[in-house]
Amino acid sequence: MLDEVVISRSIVESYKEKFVRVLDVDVAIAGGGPAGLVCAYFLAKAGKNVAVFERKLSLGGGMWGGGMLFNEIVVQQAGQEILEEFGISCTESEKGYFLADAVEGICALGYRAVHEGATVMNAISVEDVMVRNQTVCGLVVNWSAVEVAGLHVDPLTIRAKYVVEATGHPCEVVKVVERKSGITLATESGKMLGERSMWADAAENKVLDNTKEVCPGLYVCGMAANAVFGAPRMGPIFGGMVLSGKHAAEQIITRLSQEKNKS
Ligand code: 48H
Repeated sequence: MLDEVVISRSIVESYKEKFVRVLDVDVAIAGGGPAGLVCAYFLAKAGKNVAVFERKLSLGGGMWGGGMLFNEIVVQQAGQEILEEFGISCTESEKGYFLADAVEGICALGYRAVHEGATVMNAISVEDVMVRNQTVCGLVVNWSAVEVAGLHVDPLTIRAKYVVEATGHPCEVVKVVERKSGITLATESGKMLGERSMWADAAENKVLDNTKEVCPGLYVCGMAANAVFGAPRMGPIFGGMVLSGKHAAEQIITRLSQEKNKS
């Protein structure tokens, strides 16, 4: 006979263990869109302890809707190679343009990230950062339901060796750093430069250059990278997003191993 209390206890105890595990991680990622998930996958694959905090119940950010709700995405050759690593089927619609089903794509990115060992905490919003010595060293989080209800409930804190801003267009983490910490960002003006209008080719090229440490301890990837560094948007081409997620992960993996060698 099934016992509801056993079911409830199993869930509560297991979730508690999961939450305790993510309180102190190598890398905390804000946002579970394509860039954040790819970043989490490559970090986890390299054996890093990584947690993704996603505001919504579902992962995938802006990928579900493809272009204008036509749920297909386009990637270029280099992006297609990453989708292939995730087992996502692609067809070449025209030379150099590869199509993938947006739903298959998101499911695979999420599944593979978790399967490699990344922990995804969904329905949790990042509302602030932890800063010590002008370095971002953690995220401040709360239930998204608390945020939606407008309740006055204090958040909890996640410590991380590195934080990744992957919240897409709104760049919520960088905005809070700019507003509250007084840290100068690694942009021309030292401030967030803001997203520019559509230019797919330029945007896809720029997003990799813009995927970097924007201030000590904080990397930016995906659409947020272009928004922070004043580059254009790219529309429903997602190669730049997955390449950017991988590029952020690679930079952090290098930093973590340099630090390990020093100690
Ligand atoms: C927790 C948060 C918070 C928060 C937001 O928007 P995304 O899909 O971001 P990317 O960079 O992985 O991909 C961008 C792409 O979807 C896109 O919008 C493109 C290519 N646009 C081009 C164009 O021209 O329009 O995912 C970000 C995720 C979402 O799931 C949010 O819910 C989540 O981050 N999020 N999670 N705490 N404060 N803010």
